Amino acid sequence: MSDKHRDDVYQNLDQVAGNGLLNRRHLLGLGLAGAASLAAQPLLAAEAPTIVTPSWSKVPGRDLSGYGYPSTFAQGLQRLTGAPNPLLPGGGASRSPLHLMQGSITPNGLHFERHHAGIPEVDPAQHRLVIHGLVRQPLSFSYEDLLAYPQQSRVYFLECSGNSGANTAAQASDGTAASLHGLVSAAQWTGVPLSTLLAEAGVEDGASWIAATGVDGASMGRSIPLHKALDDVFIALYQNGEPIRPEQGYPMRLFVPGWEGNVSVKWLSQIKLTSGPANFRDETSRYTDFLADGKALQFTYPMGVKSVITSPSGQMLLRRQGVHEVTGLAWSGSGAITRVEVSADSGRTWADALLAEERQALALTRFRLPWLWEGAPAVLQSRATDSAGNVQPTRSAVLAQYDAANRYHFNGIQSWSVSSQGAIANVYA
Ligand SMILES: Nc1nc2c(c(=O)[nH]1)N[C@H]1C(S)=C(S)[C@@H](COP(=O)(O)O)O[C@H]1N2
Ligand SMILES: [Mo]
Repeated sequence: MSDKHRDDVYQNLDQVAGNGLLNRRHLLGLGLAGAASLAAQPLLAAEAPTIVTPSWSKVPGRDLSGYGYPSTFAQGLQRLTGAPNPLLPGGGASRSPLHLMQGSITPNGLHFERHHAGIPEVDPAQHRLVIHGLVRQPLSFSYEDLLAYPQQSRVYFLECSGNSGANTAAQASDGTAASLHGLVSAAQWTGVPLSTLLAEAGVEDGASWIAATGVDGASMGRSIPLHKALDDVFIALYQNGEPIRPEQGYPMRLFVPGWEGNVSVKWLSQIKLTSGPANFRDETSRYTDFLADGKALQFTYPMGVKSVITSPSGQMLLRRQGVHEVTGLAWSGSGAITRVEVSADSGRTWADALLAEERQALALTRFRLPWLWEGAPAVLQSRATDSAGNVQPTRSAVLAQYDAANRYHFNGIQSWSVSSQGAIANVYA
């Protein structure tokens, strides 16, 4: 397109914040002269159109398959797996490739993983879930038994409390959206409400906590207050429509919506009703937050309000000047996302992003905003607000609360710098 035409298009764009952020209405195509141009016209000269018949349209394609798999051209679409640590066999995490995905659901093969002792191969025919302790009638359920109970389906995010902990380090690491923030995923989870099973067992007076344990080599155990257990906690059996993956706890896991991932005990085998927290290893030596005043907080369950721009993001390159879409994900353990603001000038000015229509509580919400980049250096940030009124804090505000050694529950604003060459990098702004 001609320079003249491009200048006309740019003239019509409604810039709502510094450094080129555009009104989100441009994405809706609502009555703005620039909107039509934005949608219909590439802002760079396109090649002259030619029509070719590709080789694959001249022969029949490959056969059916019993279980599908991604295109061979999508081979880069992988979880980011760390190197195994010989001192911690089976310990480690893999991260969702947030910068390569769209929408707000994580496909099962790309759900992040966090295991303390690897993935046990649990035979559902031999597995039992036992409910005992302060109950009138201790119960043992087989997998088959549980499948016979009424199930519910809900979309929820799951986030490790160590997610984004890299940004607590003194120097900003040259990470990607996946390496820095990929310990969060979301799925439609289906299973049996724990309240149904607890009603059957009959909770005795004096019970105020549950202690949940799994049958992996780590015997992961966590305590959860009874009021939460009776509220929205469930035994997850299906993940995005299929039985949950071994990585996610097959044949069954506890699912505790909005709370740090660690309490969603995988390969779940016992729920014991107790009068207080069990003080498992995983809630005394770990998963406690060191505070600035030298104390430590235990049982800090809900995940904070948070957002991250997934594109453009760390290690990406803007290959052309012009209009780009800034997009990312926002979530909160305290409710639904009500607002996401984006800044292109390191937090001096902000513009409201367009939020995806489905904004369920405790799920991931996709946001988008068009941005006109004309080659000037920029710092992109996003800031989420939830339905409880919590606003995502700056990095320094989070750090001020905690001891320097703390790595858990970091939900500070992410800053991505954009160089005049279009290179994107993690920075502390
Ligand atoms: N039994 C058991 N449950 C577990 C873990 C584990 O190692 N063993 N890891 C926990 C942690 S720290 C997190 S963040 C989540 C991760 O769930 P995912 O691997 O399905 O993403 O599972 C939790 N439940
Ligand atoms: Mo975790």
